Amino acid sequence: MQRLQRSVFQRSSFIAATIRHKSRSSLPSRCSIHPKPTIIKQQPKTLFHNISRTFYTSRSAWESTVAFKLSDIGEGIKEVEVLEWYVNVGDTVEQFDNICEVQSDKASVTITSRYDGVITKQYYAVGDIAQVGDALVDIKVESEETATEDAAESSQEPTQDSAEPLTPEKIIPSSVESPAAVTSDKVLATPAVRHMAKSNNINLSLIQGTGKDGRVLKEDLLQHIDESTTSAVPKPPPSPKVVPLAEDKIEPIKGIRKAMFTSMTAALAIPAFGYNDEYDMTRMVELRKHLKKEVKHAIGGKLSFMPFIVKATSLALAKYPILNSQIDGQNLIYKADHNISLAVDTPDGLLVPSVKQVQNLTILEIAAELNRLQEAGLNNRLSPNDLAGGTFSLSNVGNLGGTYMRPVIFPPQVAIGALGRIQALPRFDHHDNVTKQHIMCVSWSGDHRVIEGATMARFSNELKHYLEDPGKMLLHLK
Ligand code: CO6
Repeated sequence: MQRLQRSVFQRSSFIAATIRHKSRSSLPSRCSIHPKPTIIKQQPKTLFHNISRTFYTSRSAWESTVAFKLSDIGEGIKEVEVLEWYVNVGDTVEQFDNICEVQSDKASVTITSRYDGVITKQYYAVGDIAQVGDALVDIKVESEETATEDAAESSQEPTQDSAEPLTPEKIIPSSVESPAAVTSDKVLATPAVRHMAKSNNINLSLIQGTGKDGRVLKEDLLQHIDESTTSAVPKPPPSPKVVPLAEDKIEPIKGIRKAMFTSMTAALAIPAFGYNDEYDMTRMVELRKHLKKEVKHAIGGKLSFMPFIVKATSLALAKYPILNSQIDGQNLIYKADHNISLAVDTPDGLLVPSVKQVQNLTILEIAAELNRLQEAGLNNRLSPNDLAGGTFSLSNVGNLGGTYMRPVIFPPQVAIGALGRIQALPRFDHHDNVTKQHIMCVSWSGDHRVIEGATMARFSNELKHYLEDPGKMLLHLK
C-alpha cells in the first residue's frame, strides 16, 4: 500500500517545534505535492514518436527522464530542508508513492510521485536545503501517456519550467481541492480523493461531503480515516538517549525553529504585562473523577481538566471579547469565534492547534476534539486547518510539572494564559480553617497596548468563578 502520510506543522503560536516521526502509517497524505516534472531526455524507440504525441491510444514505447522539481508550496515558502528520503536511486516508484519529506519554516510536506518509473538521480542529501523550482529527483518513466503529456509540455516550455511558479491546480494541498472534480457513482469528488479512497478501501458514498454540492473533499476523507482509526493510537517513541556533547556544535536555525525565531522576535514589539492568580480546583478535581468513566463510554477517549478549562475560557471570553480580538494595523478585530489554541506536547516537539468555535461546543465535544488533536499530533497528522485560525491561546504545562510561567503572546492575538500543575496545598477556608485544596496557578500575558490590567483581572476572575464552582457553567451552556 502506498504511504501517503503528510506532516504539516505550521508555526502557529508562541512555541512550536518539529515532529519528525520516523514510523509512517499507511494513511493518505494530508498534503501530498507532486512536483512539476521537466523532460530532460527523450528517447523515442519507435517511428511513432510524433503519432504518440497526438494520439494517446498509440502503443509507442516512450522512455524519458523527468526531473521532479520542488513545487511552489505557497505561503511564501522559498526553500525547504530535505528531512527524509523514502526512495533511493534504482527504486521503482508508482504514482502517489512517497518520494521524500521536506520541511519549510511553516510546514512539513510529503512529496509524492506523479508518475510510475525508476529513480535515476537524487539531487539532495538529508539536511540539504532545496529552493522552490529545484529538481529533487530524476525519474525514468516508461508510460506512453506520461511521456506524451510531458513531451507536449516540454516542447511548449523547454527552458522555463524551473522558473515557473506552479499554480494551485498543479499542487494538491490538503485544504485545496483540484477543480477537476468528477461525478461518478453519484458521489462528487476529485480524482485525487477517489484514488486515496480506493487505496484505503473506503467507499466514498459513506462520507458526508462538506464541499460544494456535497462534494467529498480530501479533508472529509481524512477525517473519516481519522475517526475510523481513533482506537489505533501508536505509543510515542521512547525518549532519545542523552549523549553529552564532546565539543561545541553549530546548528543553523531553520525549519519550524526559524519561524519561531521570527514570530517571537516580532512578539518583542508587544508591550506585554503579566498577571497571575491561583484557582481552587478542588471541586473540578472531584467532578472530573466523577465524569471520567461516562466520557470514556461516550467518546472512547479520556477526560482531562482541559475541556472544562477551555469551555470556561470561552464563557469568560464572551464577557470580555476584547481578549479574543486581534490587532490589524490600526484596527482591533473582535473575533466572533473562540478558536482556542492549545500547546500540544508531542514526542518530537510542541505544536499549537486550535479547538474551533468553542462557543458552540459542549464539554464532551471539546473533549473529543482535544483527544483528536492530541492523537493527530502524536501521529504527525495535524492538518493546516488544525494549526491555523487560533484567536486565544492556552498552554497547560501542568501535566509536565510546572507552576508559574511567563507566556509570550503570539501576534496578532492579544492574550495568552499558562496553566500550572494542580497541587494539593494547605489553604484557609471561609471559616479560617486550614484545609487541603487543589490549587492551580495561572499566568496571563496581555498586550498592554489594547488590554488593561483590570480587564485581564476581571476576565481571570470570571474564569476562576467557573472553574472553582463548575456547576455554574451549566447556567450558560447552550
Ligand atoms: N495539573 C495536574 N494534572 C494535570 C494538569 C495540570 N495542570 N494537566 C493535565 N493533567 C493531568 C491530566 O488530567 C491527565 O491525568 P489522568 O487523566 O489522570 O492521566 C494527565 O495529566 C495527562 O493529561 P494530558 O496531558 O494527556 O491531557 P490534557 O488534556 O490535560 O492536556 C495537552 C492536553 C495537549 C495540553 C497536553 O498533553 C500537553 O501537551 N501539555 C504540554 C503543553 C506544553 O508543553 N506547554 C508548555 C508550552 S511552553 O507555555 C509555555 C509559557 C511557556 C513556558
